[in-house]
Amino acid sequence: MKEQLRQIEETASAAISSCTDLRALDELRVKFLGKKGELTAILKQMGKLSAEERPVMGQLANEVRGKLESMISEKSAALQEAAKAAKIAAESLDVTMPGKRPAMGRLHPLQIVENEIKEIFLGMGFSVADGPEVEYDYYNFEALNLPPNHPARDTQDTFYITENILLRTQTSSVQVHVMENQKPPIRVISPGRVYRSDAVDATHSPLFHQIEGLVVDKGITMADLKGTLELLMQRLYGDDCKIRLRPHHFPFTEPSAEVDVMCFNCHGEGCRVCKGEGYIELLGAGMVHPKVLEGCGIDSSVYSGFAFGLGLERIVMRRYNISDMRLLFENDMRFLEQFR
Ligand code: 2U9
Repeated sequence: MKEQLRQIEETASAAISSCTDLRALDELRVKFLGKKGELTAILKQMGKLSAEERPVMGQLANEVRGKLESMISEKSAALQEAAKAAKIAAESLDVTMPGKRPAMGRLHPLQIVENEIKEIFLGMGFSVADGPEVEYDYYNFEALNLPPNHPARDTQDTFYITENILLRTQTSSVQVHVMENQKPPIRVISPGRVYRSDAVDATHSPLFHQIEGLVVDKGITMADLKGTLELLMQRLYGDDCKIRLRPHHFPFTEPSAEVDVMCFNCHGEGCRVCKGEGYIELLGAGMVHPKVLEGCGIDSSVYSGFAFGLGLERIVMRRYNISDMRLLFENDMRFLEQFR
């Protein structure tokens, strides 16, 4: 038995000394000192010894156990210390390393110009209204004097969710909500996405953006309309910018006009860009039709109003000299990175 204890001490000491990780060390503790371990197995045989041998062997076994236990605890402390040192070395920070420049995003050109236009109108005392892109037929068409089967609906064919619910073709629907919920005076713009069932080409997209404006108060005239739009264009294109109004027809305004802006290239002289006209068509506008006001609960004998609608893509394309609308929707970083 004495020889067996020496043998265990020798093998266990060698194994503990050469052990390099904490899990393996614990396995050694179980193997030699555990309940089913080698040392316990020897102690179980003590009963077979004589009364004189028993205390001697008992003492020797305890000595071996004590020695192995302290070896294991020393080794465990050393391994834990080494693991901590390795972790610190791996996590150490070299403050002299060059930093990684964060990739900064930037605004889409549509957003840049939309923000600019919003700022101009906020400066004129307008507020900004938002509304649903999925809309009832009533708010998109009927309330705007476009009853079912009105021929002008053909130019605004859209995507229908049900017979009565559709993707809005104009943000005028937002202004109908505003008029239903707010008493005049009203001064509001409604920017947002609109949808039309158009095929994609250089100047058309089934999704585009509009900014519409609406002013309703006592004594509002065409002069207010022209003054407001001229100020907008001067802020956008320079103080010498002029606009002109040509008679047109929209079901929701009467009278209605198409609004041209002085050509930025020839300043009204006539050139290749404006095809000799001196002016370029940019938006539509008019005095809100009395039927539209009445439909929203506004007395048209007391109040009058003007409204306008512009396609944001057209303004952006003109501003940045972009010849194909598709570039605004393809999200090609080489294109988008050019705008600030
Ligand atoms: C209400 C009443 C009237 C909004 C208007 C236009 C003229 C117009 C087009 C410009 C280019 C649409 O994106 S586009 O194709 N819009 O010409 N929009 S007047 O009239 C309104 C709006 C709201 C309650």
